[in-house]
Amino acid sequence: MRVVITGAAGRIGRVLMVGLGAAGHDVRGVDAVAAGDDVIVADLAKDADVLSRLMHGADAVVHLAAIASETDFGTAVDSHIGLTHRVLEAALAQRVPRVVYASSNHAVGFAPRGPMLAVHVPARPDSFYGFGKAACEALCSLYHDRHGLTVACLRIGSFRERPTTRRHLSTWLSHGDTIRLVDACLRSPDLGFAILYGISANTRAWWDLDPARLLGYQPRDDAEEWAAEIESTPPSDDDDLDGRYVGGDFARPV
Ligand code: 15L
Repeated sequence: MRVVITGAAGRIGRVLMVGLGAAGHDVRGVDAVAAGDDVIVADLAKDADVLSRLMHGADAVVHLAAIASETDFGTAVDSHIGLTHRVLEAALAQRVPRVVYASSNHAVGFAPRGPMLAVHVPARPDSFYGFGKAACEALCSLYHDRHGLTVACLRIGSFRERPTTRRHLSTWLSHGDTIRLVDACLRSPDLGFAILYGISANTRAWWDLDPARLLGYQPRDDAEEWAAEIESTPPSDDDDLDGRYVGGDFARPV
């Protein structure tokens, strides 16, 4: 498939550029920051034409571009809602039928830890960042229902080379599983509109992976491999500060 990746120079983008290419896709990236020959440098908030040019003839767009941390409200609205709206509009205009959207676990970050969390729970953002992600999930749903776009919204957990905190034992998403998850969303004939959790096959997972597995995601990694090592170190802020909520230190009452 011909796949456009926004935010291609970011942490997840760099892994997907290589990984989806190796999985057989023809990948083109765009980012505000330079990152090699196959990534076009452009500010998508300012350059309206570049998205249309890039998406012309593409089969799917993987939309990662956004500020991946907490900001003020206006910045979150622009970075998530404004930019995602542009991407969805460009997909429609260029007849790109499939969108994979990088949402975040922080869309439900104030959900309590413990019981397995289904995908169809009310949004409980833990930050303006999480609010932006939750709002974009709703925007993607609108473009599916109104225009027939096929969309996967991935509530990504903790994308890391390896887990390093107790929370990561539940929230980790390995590099390899990230590629496998996005690739499954690109290829699935049954996608329609879906919200999925993006984590590895962690023994201590809080989030229900069954909907993703049903679409063909076959995770191979499990944070449990590092459990003994992690549990022999003192708890981190991410573990302790707000151990009640899945969002970790984003879900810090102020
Ligand atoms: C995210 O969505 C953030 O972008 C990342 O920095 C981590 O905080 C991650 O979630 C997480 O919850 O571990």
